[in-house]
Amino acid sequence: MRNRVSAAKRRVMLGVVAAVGLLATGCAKQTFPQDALHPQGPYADKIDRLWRIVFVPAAIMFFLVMFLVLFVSFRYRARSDEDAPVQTHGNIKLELTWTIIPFILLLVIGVLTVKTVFDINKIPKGNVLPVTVTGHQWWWEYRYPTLGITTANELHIPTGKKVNVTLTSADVIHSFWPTELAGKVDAIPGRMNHLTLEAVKPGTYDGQCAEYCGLSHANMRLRVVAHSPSDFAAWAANQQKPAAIPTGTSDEAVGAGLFKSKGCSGCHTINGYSAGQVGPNLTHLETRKVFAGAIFPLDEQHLTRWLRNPPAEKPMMPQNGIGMPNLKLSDQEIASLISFLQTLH
Ligand code: HEC
Ligand SMILES: [Cu+2]
Repeated sequence: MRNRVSAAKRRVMLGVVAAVGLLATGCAKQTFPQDALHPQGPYADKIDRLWRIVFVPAAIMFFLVMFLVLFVSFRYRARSDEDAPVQTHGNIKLELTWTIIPFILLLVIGVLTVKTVFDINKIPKGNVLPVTVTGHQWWWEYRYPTLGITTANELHIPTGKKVNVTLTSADVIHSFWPTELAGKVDAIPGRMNHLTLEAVKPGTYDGQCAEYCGLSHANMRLRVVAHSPSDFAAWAANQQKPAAIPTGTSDEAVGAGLFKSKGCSGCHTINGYSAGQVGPNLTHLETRKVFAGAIFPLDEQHLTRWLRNPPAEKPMMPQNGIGMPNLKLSDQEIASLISFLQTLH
């Protein structure tokens, strides 16, 4: 008997701990970089507003139904075999009530949802910035057709301007989700999907591929960097310049030579120097703060480790032609390559 009581107590304690744990997640401060409940632009706002409106009746209904289920099961439970309830058939008033109230609720939610869906999917016209986003296993490519810029992993945009994103994929289905700026939209090979995003304040907004896409799906993050319009213009002007390739006998020049002789140039484009199409465009690599699907800070230490053995830093499948292979470079070669990469501003 004593044992059974303590087992029941333990179960209650477990329940209490689990409930407190769940409640404690509600105390989260707004310091998480990928908080979808912390909209930072008009498109994310529209989704957030709809969510808040739907959440209130949904929560009320949840607690009402749960309360009624528990109340009825305890209050009217069978106490003995003869204890049968009064048998009735039909109740016009009740049946009308539980048909009309949900009908009205669903109608309101439906109208607001459809309106929001149409609203955020409308292709913006006028003064917009078009960008084509291509998902790759496991990084993002960004092309600005009107500016002639190709870059990777960091999407730079001006504040206060609608960005008309065309989404597609080079391999499998990915999903582009800049959590604080827009909803998620699938990037599907052979299809062009649409997403509009806009940031109000300059800043860095992190996101994530939200569709399982293989081995390094969890390492396929993304970053949107919003600039004031004048900073964006300066960024774009710099991106449009071809790379200045070092010559002579300097370490940088040796690295530039290795970039071709070691085969980097077969996979990576450096405008004015190489035209590989497999990996990210490296023309202005040093203007990025993160690399490899926005998971590593772009500094000498991380680049060194990357060049020493990429699949050890980020799980990839170079044997199947996906990702960057280990090119078995010597420490000296890595150092020269990095001094070259560091000239790519
Ligand atoms: C077989 C193709 C291939 C070769 C050869 C190759 N790379 Fe890569 N590289 C890739 C791919 C693919 C990625 C993206 C991997 C990811 O993030 O998932 C990448 C990523 C990178 C990145 C990070 C770029 C960013 O913005 O994320 C750098 C830097 C880089 N490679 C440098 C080099 C150098 C230097 C060489 C030559 C020593 C080289 N690569 C050879 C395919 C290649
Ligand atoms: Cu993914």
